[in-house]
Amino acid sequence: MSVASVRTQPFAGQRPGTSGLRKKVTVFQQPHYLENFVQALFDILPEQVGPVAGQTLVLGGDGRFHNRVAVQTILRMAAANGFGRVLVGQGGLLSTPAASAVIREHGAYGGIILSASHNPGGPDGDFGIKYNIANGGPAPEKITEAIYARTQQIQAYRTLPGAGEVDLQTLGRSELGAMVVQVIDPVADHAELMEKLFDFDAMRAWFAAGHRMRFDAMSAIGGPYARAVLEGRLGAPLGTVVNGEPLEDFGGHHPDPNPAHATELIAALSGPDAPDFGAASDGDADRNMILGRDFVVTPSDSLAVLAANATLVPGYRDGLAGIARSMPTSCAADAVARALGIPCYETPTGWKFFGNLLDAGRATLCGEESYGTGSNHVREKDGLWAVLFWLNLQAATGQSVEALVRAHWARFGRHYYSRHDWEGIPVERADALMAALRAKLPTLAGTTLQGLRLAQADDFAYTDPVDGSVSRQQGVRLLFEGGSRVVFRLSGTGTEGATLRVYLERFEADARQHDLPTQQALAPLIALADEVAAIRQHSGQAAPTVIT
Ligand code: VG1
Ligand code: CO
Repeated sequence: MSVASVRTQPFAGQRPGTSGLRKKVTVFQQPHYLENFVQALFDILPEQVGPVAGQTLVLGGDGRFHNRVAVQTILRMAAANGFGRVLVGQGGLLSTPAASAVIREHGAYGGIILSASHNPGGPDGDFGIKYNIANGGPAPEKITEAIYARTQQIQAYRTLPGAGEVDLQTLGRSELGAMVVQVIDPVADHAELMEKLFDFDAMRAWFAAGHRMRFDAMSAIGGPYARAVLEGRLGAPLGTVVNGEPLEDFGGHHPDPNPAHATELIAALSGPDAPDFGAASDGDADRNMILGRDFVVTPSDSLAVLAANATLVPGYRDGLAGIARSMPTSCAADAVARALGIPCYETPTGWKFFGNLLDAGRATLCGEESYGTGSNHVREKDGLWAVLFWLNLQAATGQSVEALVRAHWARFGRHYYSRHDWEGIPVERADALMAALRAKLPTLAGTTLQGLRLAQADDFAYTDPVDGSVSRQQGVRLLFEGGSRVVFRLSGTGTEGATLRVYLERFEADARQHDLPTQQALAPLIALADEVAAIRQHSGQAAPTVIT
């Protein structure tokens, strides 16, 4: 089988965003589009990381439309570029946290994950690709920028034109040119890792005692993982996992576990006959949503509760080295870190910024307000991990989700939190809004807005404490006296127009004030956000499209 060099021309706009390159499926279906990006990656790796010849690559995706075609294309290119072996999940599937676990477990050189995560799928939906490095985590900006620069100069890519399709259904080994293709069980490594971290006996006993749970896999890749662990290893009744069959179009839904898109789950957790515990994961199974009966946990609170109770879980019995949260995530975790006497790091949005802190042993738990939670067990956020953590806490304490959260608020105070998304704003208008806001910053500090005194107004910049790399313009922050915050940033994962995210947070120490409806508790901040940024005027929209 001979290697061919195929002539091509650069495509504009192949710059990875918050989490890889995401575009419409129809964009990825253009001849050479995927190939250009993959060859750009393979071209820069020797210089950025080290020679690829003979190395092991991990490959898999969330099963969305175009996954299977893309896996075959990438296999031929990996062989033509000299990789020694590719570990590919059966059927071309791997959840994002499982891919991270496989890279680490097998000491691979790196991995390619095909996913657009929570974005809708299907022929008219979105597709995505991202590269993870040897620690199992998303490539840092230095690498993603190098890939992008290379896509702008690419002239040819390497492939094996005569090669047929590799059988991805049968577990085991085959050859593609000089490269070995090893089809692996996509679930096994990850499930083993979960058994090492959590008290499976206690969780089995919790189910055996008659407690009930509902896990909504949202017709995405989380289903097989949740079924294997919850219904398989933990003895939860069959049917505990719903929407557990991964579909190429996620049944036409947004596989995004939040109050806007998981309405069916929220309804199922309501009323006296509801299960004790509800959970959901997203398109690539790295996000999680946690619910008790008639009770929804915010992701920021979830991180804080897990951190405060971590020593109840076997994998974290010895305590935490530190906590890390993305900047827009609420300061609930900071309060826990202070009480534990450990550091709390504040990073830009996106899991790639946690990698160095985890590798250096500075942080043990990490979280983002966007329903992402994880730890040093892998280098991605991990939906099922978070769900098992909550299950382990309920089994260990005998307390409900609601009781655990209320006790947490009583001890640390409550951080009311909400995110307002304004989707589908024309890009130029969203850019103008952010530019106007940034221009205003110097005049804002010290002023009073809606009765709140602004202590600091800035544009968040992050210096990585491990490698010193600097990331600027990561979001405009308004920090008020008393701990309230409003943050503005543009999404880096969308594929159509721009999405403005407005993050709203208010701290309330007084336990008698812990029962307000969230939007009411945040009303002054919601009003001042629009006043300061002129959102309605710039966007031409009357209200946010999604409130979480
Ligand atoms: C969003 C979230 C961010 C998350 C990213 C990838 O990014 O806000 O917290 O890390 O998605 O998550 P943005 O740039 O759109 O705000 V996943 O599960 O979609 O890979
Ligand atoms: Co995801």
